[in-house]
Amino acid sequence: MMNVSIYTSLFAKNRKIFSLLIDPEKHSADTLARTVDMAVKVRVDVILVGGSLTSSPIDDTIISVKQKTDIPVVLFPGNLLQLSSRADGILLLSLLSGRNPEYLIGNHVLASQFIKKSGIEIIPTGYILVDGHYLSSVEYISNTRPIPSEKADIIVATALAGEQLGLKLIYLEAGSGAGDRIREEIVMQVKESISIPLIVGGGIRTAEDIRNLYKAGANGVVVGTAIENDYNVLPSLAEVRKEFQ
Ligand code: 1GP
Repeated sequence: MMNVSIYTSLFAKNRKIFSLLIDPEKHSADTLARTVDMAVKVRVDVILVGGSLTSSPIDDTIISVKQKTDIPVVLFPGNLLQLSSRADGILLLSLLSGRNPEYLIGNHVLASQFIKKSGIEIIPTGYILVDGHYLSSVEYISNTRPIPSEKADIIVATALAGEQLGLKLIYLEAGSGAGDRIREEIVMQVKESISIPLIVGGGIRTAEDIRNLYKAGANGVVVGTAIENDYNVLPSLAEVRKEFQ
């Protein structure tokens, strides 16, 4: 049987996807196991692994997840310590909202041979940080400024530039635990301007948030903090997808 790429399986049919974000720093072995069990039960579409800080090898987390499921595990690297050949793929992020060359090309040069040898699937992703009301870890660690949320024209132009550069996915990010998630009007305007898939994350807490973002045109949502706080919310968040089948 021919292997279908993660990217194709997620986005080819224009369905809505739900991504669970696992930040290894935010989980004990116990909460990780329980969260992944729940993710398997509701069959999330993809498990992203990554975060701003790294205190132990990311391989450990990926191995624990993969022992339980064949749901694709995709790296969402916050830094160069978060590369692993044990993952199935990587969101190769270009932090398009920022003007820090390390996050636009510098780290990519350092990582390129490792990623090539690992053989994992590369999903070139335009990562756009929008002001989510609080100073986010991404802003602080990357030493870049988010785009103000009222500057929809700049957000749209940035996403469009990402598509024109050949990136395959746009990720609108309000920052983990954001006070204000990405607004529907922004999602709608970005979606109208680009033809590549769009995912949205940061500060998404409720099924209603997800419903509104899907309605506005998001192909997928990424949720971390709400599930770290209580993994029992996962089924109600993940099942919103069914309303759009
Ligand atoms: C952060 O977009 C992700 O990079 C998820 O954000 O933790 O707020 O769900 P939350």
